[in-house]
Amino acid sequence: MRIAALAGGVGGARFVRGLVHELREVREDQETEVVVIGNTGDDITLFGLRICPDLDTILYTLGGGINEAQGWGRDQETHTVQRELAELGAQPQWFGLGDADFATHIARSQWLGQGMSLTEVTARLAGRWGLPGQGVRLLPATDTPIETHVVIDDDEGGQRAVHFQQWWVQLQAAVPAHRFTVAGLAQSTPAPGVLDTLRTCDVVLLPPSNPVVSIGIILGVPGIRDALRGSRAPVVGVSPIIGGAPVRGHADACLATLDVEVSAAGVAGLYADFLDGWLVDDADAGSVRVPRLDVRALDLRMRDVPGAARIAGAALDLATDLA
Ligand code: GDP
Ligand code: FO1
Ligand code: CA
Repeated sequence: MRIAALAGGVGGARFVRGLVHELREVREDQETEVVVIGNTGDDITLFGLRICPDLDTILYTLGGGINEAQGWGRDQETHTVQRELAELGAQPQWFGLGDADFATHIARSQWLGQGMSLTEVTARLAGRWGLPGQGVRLLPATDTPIETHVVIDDDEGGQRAVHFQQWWVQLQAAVPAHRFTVAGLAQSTPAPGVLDTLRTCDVVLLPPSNPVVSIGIILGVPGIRDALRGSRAPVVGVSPIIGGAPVRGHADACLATLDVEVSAAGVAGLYADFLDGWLVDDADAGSVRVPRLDVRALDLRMRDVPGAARIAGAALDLATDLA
């Protein structure tokens, strides 16, 4: 069996780690392959280095090297390089990069510079973090460089676009976003293996990732949304919104930009053209009533790995019932 999962950073990574635990430890299934299709809209070039936050969060989380409290970045991290960059006056200083994390970006940038594709680079990094041994393949949604930008007000009564990371990290998403634009998206093509996986897999899972700037970007790569619409596999999603609020991060601000209600129902509406099953939190039981959408309620908080595994197991059970 083959499972495809579309994933952003922290929510996606924790869900996939739970899914792997559910398959290997709980169900004692060593055969099923998990193909993770990751968001690259968050990617940014800083200090000449290509940084892929969502892919790295998945690598570090599955590989046991994540800063668990923070959700992103490396555990036991030091910041010597960052301090020296600050002494040099190098910009920007609002994006926190640790020394071990820097090594990932240095290696990635070198390999990209040598002509490797992001897919090839990601496979090499995945080897470092033991993903193949867990039966997990991590594919960037696209090898085409894309970057999510956010249109906000400027000081002269006009508007300007800033990189998504600047809006999210430096501005804390506190400045209203008029719209998101994704540089390169219209010309991008799905990375090798992405469409084939979506067309031939047995189950498609949507982890509780940000529906706008994580999963929404993946769906915007030409061909991916159509592949999901045409997929013979059941598509089952997990709501990132519980009781009308995100569990972490600023998905509420992102949904407001799209004029979409901040609710499990609002997010389901964004996936309406291909979604078959939807898991909502107990707090939202009964709140999503859509014809031909199978909705189940359970505790959706991923407090630890077994907790995330329980949610992944419920998603697999629902997919089995829908198949
Ligand atoms: P990011 O790229 O690091 O922002 O991570 P993702 O896009 O993969 O996931 C972010 C979303 O995960 C946020 O909208 C959160 O509401 C959601 N999320 C985080 N933890 C949990 C959890 O324990 N349960 C659920 N249901 N959603 C969660
Ligand atoms: N998130 C922050 O809130 N502040 C940071 O300084 C920061 C640095 C950072 C460095 C590497 C990395 O892989 C992720 C990092 N993140 C940081 C998280 C990340 O940029 C965002 O949470 C997501 O991209 C938003 O979806
Ligand atoms: Ca992200």
